[in-house]
Amino acid sequence: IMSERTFAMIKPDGVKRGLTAEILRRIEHKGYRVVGLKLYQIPREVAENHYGEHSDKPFFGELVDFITSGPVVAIALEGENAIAGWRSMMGATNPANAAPGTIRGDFATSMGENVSHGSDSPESAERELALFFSDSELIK
Ligand code: DAT
Ligand code: MG
Repeated sequence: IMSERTFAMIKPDGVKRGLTAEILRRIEHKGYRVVGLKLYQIPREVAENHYGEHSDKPFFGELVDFITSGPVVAIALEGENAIAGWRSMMGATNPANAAPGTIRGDFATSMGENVSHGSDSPESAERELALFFSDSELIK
């Protein structure tokens, strides 16, 4: 079983609502190692790059506006199966479909403001970690 790294983020709604400690608590209790952590006001170009796969969607503008609307908490996580495991802790993208016990299921009601982000594949994880963190900001 291989340890892997993923990019997690507490979105501006989660930070504004004071959910940072609760979400970090869940991550630590689960047992993932936090290998990078910072409060970060995402520049617009970085947000457009991060969500590049959605650039042709009708909600792209709103998505970029929202994710740059206030600071986020950017988190690099490490652990066995961390990519899928963190997605599973977050729950479904649409909070209406997210199970109780998941972060979105417990704390979100709207698709646009769904509290957290997680990379969806090893390729996305590598790309997103490099976009949000420099090498020196990540624990070896
Ligand atoms: P996820 O964040 O679960 O990886 P995604 O990559 O499909 O989901 O979409 C990125 C974000 O964009 C998602 O967290 C919320 C927003 N979003 C997705 N689909 C949307 C839609 N149909 N309307 C409004 N916002 C949407
Ligand atoms: Mg996604």
